[in-house]
Amino acid sequence: PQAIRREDYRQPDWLVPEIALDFDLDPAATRVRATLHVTRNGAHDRALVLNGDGLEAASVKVDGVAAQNWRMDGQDLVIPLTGDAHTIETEVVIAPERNTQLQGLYASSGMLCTQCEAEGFRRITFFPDRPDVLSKYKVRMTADKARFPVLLANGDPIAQGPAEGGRHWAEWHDPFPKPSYLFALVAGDLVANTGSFTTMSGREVQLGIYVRAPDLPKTDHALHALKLSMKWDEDVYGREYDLDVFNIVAVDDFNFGAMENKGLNVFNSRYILADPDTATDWDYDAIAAVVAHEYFHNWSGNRVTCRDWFQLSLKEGFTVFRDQSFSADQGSAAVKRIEDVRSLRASQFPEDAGPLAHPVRPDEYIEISNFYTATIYNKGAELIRMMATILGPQKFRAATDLYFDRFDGTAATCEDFVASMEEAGGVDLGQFRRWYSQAGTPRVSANLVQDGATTRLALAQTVPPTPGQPVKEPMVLPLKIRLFGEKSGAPLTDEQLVLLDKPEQELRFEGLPERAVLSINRGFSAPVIVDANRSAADLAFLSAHDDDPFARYEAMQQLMLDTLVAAVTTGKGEHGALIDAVRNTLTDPSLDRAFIAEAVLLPSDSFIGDQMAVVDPDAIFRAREALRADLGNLLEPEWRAAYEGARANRFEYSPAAKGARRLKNVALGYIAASGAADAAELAYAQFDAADNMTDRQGGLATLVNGTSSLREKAIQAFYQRYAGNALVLDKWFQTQALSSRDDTLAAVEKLARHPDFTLANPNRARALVGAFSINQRAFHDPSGRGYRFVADQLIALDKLNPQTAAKLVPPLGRWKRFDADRAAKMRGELERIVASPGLSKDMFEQATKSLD
Ligand code: HT7
Ligand code: ZN
Repeated sequence: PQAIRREDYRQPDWLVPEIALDFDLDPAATRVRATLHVTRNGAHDRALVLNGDGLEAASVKVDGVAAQNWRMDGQDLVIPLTGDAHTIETEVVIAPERNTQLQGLYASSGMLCTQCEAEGFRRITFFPDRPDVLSKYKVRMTADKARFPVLLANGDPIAQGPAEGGRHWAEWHDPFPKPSYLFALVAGDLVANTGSFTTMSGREVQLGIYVRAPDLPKTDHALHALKLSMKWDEDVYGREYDLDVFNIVAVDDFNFGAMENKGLNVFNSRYILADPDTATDWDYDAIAAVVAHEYFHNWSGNRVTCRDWFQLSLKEGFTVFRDQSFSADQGSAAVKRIEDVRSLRASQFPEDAGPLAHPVRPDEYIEISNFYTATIYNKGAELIRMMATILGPQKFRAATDLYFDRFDGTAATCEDFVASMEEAGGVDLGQFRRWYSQAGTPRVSANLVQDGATTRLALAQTVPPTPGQPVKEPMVLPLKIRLFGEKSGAPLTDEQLVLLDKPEQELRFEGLPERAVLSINRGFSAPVIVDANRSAADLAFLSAHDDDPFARYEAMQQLMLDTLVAAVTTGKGEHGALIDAVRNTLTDPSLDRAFIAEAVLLPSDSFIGDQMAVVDPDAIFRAREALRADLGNLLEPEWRAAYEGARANRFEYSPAAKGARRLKNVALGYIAASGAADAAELAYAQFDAADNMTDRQGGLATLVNGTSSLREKAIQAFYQRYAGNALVLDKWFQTQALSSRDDTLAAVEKLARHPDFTLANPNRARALVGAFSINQRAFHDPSGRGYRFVADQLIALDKLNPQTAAKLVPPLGRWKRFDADRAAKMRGELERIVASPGLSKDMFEQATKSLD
C-alpha cells in the first residue's frame, strides 16, 4: 500500500456544490442514486475522479444522457468532462447486511445506519470523498414501513409519505454545506426521548435521542447532558446551534465512541444508555463527555472543518479540549484534570515513545483510520490548553471568536488555528508550532539549588528521537512554578508561568527566608515528563502542603513511583514517608473524597514499567502487590473508616456521591490487599446489596482479583442477572480480562470460547481482547501464549473489521521495552500477522511499523 503525504496536498479539481441522494433501502440490496452538480475548480483539463470502495456503477449519466466514456481506475470512477459545470448521475447497489467493517451503510440490531468518517462515504456512492469538498445535501429514503418506521438524515425533515408495497419515504435537507464524512442516515424501528432547547437568540430546537423501545428509560442522562452542552457552548464560546432539529441515534455495533454527523449524531450505545443498575459513574461521566464532544463538533469540526486528514487534530484536539473544560465545569476541575492526565500518560505517552509515534499534525499515513490516536486527540488537546494558558482566558476567547468567524463554512488547517491565536492573542507562536511537527514527549530536568542567599532553578529540556525524526529542536514549554517554605509550609513566591524555550535556562530567587521546595508543572501546564530530583521528604511535604491540587496529587504519585521503582530494581524499598503521606491525605478533613481516592491510588503496573529501562512485569507486579499489602495492613483502620464513612444510603448522581463511591471502592481494594479475613465477605456484601453498578462492579472486581470461594459465586450471579444486556456483559468480560490472578491467561482463552463472545461486535472484542492486552502481567506471560492469543484474535478480527483490529495492535508493538525473550516472541507474532493472507491495509500499516 502507498503512503499519502501531507506535502502532496492539492486543491480539488472539481467541486460539488450540491448533491441529491435517493436511497431505496433494503438490508440485502440498497439502491443508491446520486445526482451531483459538479463545477470545475480552476483552469485545468483533468477528468472528474469520484472515489469508490467496493462499488460497481450500474449506470452513469452526464447531463441526463447515458455516458459511454467513463472508466474505472482501481476503485475510482473517472469521467472526462468538457464543460465547466455538469450534472452527473450514478446508480449503485450495496448490501448493508454484509458490511461487517461498519464503515459506509451497515446493519446493526435490525436498523440501518451509516458511518462515513473518514472514508466511508465512498462505500455508499461515488464521490470526491475528501473533507475539502463541501456540498449541500438533499436526501430521499424509501423503506419498508413496518421494519423501518423511522427514517432520519442530516439537516431538517422536509416531507414524508406512503409508498407502494407497504413502504414509505422521507426527505431531509441540510442547508449547511458539508464534507461527505459528515453525511448520515438511519432507518429503524426506533423510539425517541424528546426535548427542546431555546438558543441564545430565542430559536427553539427539537431534540431527540433515538433508541430501541426497551432502551428508552436509559436515555434521560444523555438528553440532559445534551442540553447542558448546548448552553455551555453558548456561555463559554458564544456558539449557538443552527438547525431546527438535533438528533442522536444509539447503535450497538460501532467502531468508535460516536460520530458528529451534522444534525444527526450516531453513537455507540455504550455512550448513551445509562441507569443506576447498569451504568457505573465512569459510564455516566463518559456519556456526558461524549455527548458534549460530539455536540461541540457542530462548530469545531462541522461549521469549520478540516482541509485534509493531516489536519485531523484541528477538530479533534480542539474538541477534546472543549469537552474536557465542559466536564471540569460540571464537578471537580482538579479531579477531572487528574483523570485526563492519567489517561494521557496511559495511552499517549507510550504511543509517543514507541514505533507508532507521530506528530500531532502527521506528515504521512497509509490508512487514515489508524490516525485517530491519543496523539491527535489527547496531545492535540494539550496543545490547545497550552495556547490558552499562554494567551490567558480573555485573549483565548477573542482568538477562538476570530477563528470561528474567519473560517466559518470553510475547510481549514492547524496553521489557520495557530495564526488566529497569534493575531488575537498578540503573541508570537513561531517556535510553539514545533508542537505540531515534532513527535515525542519532551523531558524537563529541574534542579533547585540553594547557594547562600540565592536559590537557583536550573531547567533543561530534551526531546527524544522518534521514527523518522532523529534530531529535535527545543520546544516552548509553559511551566507553572511556585516555591514553598519547607518549615512554614507557606508559599514563598507567587505562581509563575515560565516559558522554557531553550535547551537550558536558569531562574534565580534572591533572599528567600527559608529552604524552598519546588512545585513545578502545576496543573500539568505542559505535557512533558519532569525529572525534578526531589527527595521523599520534599514529595511528602508537597503532597500535604501544595495549594495546587494537581501538584499535590503529582507529588504523591512521584513518591509512589520512586518507592516502587526502587523496590523493583533493588528488591526492597523504604516506604515510611509514603505510608505517612497516604495516611495524612486519607485523614485530611479538608479534602474531598474524589480527590483523596485519586491521590491514594498506586500508579498502574504499566506506568511503573514506563519508568524502567527494561520492563519486568513479574517484578513490578510483586513490588506493587507488596506495597498494596503494606499500605492495606498499616492503614487498615483508616481504610475501614474511609469505607464506612463513604457508604451512601441510596444512589445519587452528584459529585459528592460519586466521590464517596470512588473512595469506598479504593478503600475496599486496600482492605482486600491487607489480607483481612473478612475482605471477601465485605466485597460480596457490597456486590450483592448494591443499588448501582459502580458498587456492584467494584465488589466484583475485588472478588475477581482474589481467591475466595465467593469469587465464582459473584461471577455467576453477575452473569445471570445481566444475561441479554450486551453493555453489562462487556463489563463481565472486561473485569475478568483485567484480573491480576495467576490464571487470567487461561481464563481469557476460555472466555474467548464462551457463547456470548463474538468478534463481530467491537465493544465485545475490546472488552476481552483489548482489556487483556493492557493487563501487563497476564499479557506478558513468559510463555508467550498471551501474545499468541491476541495475535490469533486480531488475525480473525481483521477479516471482519480491519479498523477495530488495527487499533488493538499497539500493545504487541512495545516489544523493544521488554527482555530479549519476550521481545522475540512479540515480534514473532507481529511477523505472523504481517504474513497472514488477505491482510488489510489498516493492519499492514500498524503491524509493519510496529516491527521497526
Ligand atoms: N470524529 C469521530 C471519528 C469517528 C471515526 C473514525 C474512524 C472510524 C470510525 C469512526 N467513528 C467516529 C469521532 C469523534 O472524534 O468525535
Ligand atoms: Zn471528535
